[in-house]
Amino acid sequence: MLSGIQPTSGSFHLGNYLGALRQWVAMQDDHDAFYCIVDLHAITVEQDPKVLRENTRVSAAQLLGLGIDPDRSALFVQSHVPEHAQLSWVMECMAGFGEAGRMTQFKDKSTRIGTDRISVGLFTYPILQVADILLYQTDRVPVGEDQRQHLELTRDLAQRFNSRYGKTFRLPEAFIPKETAKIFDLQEPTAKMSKSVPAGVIELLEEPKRLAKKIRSAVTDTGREIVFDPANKAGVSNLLAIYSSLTGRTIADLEAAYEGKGYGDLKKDLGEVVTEFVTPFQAKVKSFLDDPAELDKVLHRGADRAREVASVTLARTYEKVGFLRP
Ligand code: AQP
Repeated sequence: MLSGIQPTSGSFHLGNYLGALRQWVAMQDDHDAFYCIVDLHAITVEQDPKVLRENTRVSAAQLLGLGIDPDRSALFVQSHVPEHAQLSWVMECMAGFGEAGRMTQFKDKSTRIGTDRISVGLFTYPILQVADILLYQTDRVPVGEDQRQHLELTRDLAQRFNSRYGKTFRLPEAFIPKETAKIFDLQEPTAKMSKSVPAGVIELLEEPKRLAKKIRSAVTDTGREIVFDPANKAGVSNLLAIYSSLTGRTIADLEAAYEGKGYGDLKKDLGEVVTEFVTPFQAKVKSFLDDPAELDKVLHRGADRAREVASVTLARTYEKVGFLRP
């Protein structure tokens, strides 16, 4: 199993956690897991080197704080494993230009950033992701719904390569949790929660009081009933989904518990649930960040383990395409 996350913001958000990271933690028990902080992906948009370095360590500390165990999983930084960029080039040569242009995440982001400021790297981003996955002969990729199309591209390119050069890559499957595949923005509950829209995002490292305030001012509808109805009550349904997944209580149980109560009650209680979740997490992150040398050691160990597998796949791929042995 492999999955990755960008170190582009100082804090992961609840969408990252419920859509993907929670599965990372759970799946390391019975999978051979590779978890990658994808710093190569992070430079597809403008960034500050000092901030990137800092955020990469903060990302590692957060993953450890959430429960990734470096003794069971390979936790590493993408740029420490050069095979990612090397395989990416080969896969770029397998991908059609039109095919890459159909990626909706690229279309959304390029519209947001503006066509004159987007990089070629942002366009080829999904193909680097293809390489990330194929290098580890991955069966399963735990991700949120927004990554489904990139996973389909991965399967298509792997299949194309295998049929042109002979079986080389395993075909991976997306592992997308049903209830939390897409967590929505608190201010705009029909759009996915994303770090690009700070007003409606629950950042795991944000001060709990501010988080509770954000939840209190989440957009809801003018009705009163607390029921799960995403088509007509997007805001309330999103709050219920978050509440349910953080506490393990079913949606039906929550609907029954809040019958006759108001949106304010739900928001206040959810604020407490989120506070209970982030407070111990933030303390753990702080303790990991207090020892950057140890953090770096963990990441270097993870990269060594990742390279053992990645180098074998890359060598086989180079051989298949006809490169001479170095
Ligand atoms: N809102 C979400 N609901 C469920 N899952 C989500 N993921 C992201 N947003 C949601 C999942 O988190 C993992 C890491 O994604 P990423 O590396 O793209 O992280 P990000 O860039 O921080 O995500 P954003 O906030 O969505 O960034 P932008 O706005 O740049 O696209 C992935 O598995 C993803 O599915």
